[in-house]
Amino acid sequence: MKLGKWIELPKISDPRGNLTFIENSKHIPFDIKRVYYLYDVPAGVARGGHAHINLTQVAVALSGSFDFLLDNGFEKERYTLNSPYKGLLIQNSTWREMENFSSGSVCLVLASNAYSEDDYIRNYETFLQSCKKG
Ligand code: T46
Repeated sequence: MKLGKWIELPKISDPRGNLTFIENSKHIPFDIKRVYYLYDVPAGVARGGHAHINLTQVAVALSGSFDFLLDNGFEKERYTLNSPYKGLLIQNSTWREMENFSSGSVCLVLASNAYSEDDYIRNYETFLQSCKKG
């Protein structure tokens, strides 16, 4: 079972460099309600460590590389993001941890909802209980 799904984004190359674009309904399987990005992450630091009750997201490594560890309570998978034209789709009810941020890396995230702390499960035991209940 794949916990994350790769989304190939368009890449327009010419002698001036590359250009990638993202259109709501064309490339992203939800209406984008929020965009945020992680940057200046110090070496050796991990982020995440939570799941979302009702949030789908696509993460893109705009620069550099980092890993997403995804966990559905039964299985875990590691995804390395290192390409600005590849997005990783992460569904709700998926525990995620991010680590191995390279120097200068930038993680862009497109989200299906506005920010709400009520949507977070930040305790791993609570997350496992919710997975068992289905
Ligand atoms: C996720 C991973 C990939 C806001 O006020 N608005 C926002 O849109 C976000 C994302 C965060 N915040 C606040 C909440 C916290 O006080 O910023 C602070 C840091 O957030 P957090 O510790 O949740 O950051 P990460 O990097 O651990 O997780 C973030 C997202 O929160 C999360 O949804 O999937 O990136």
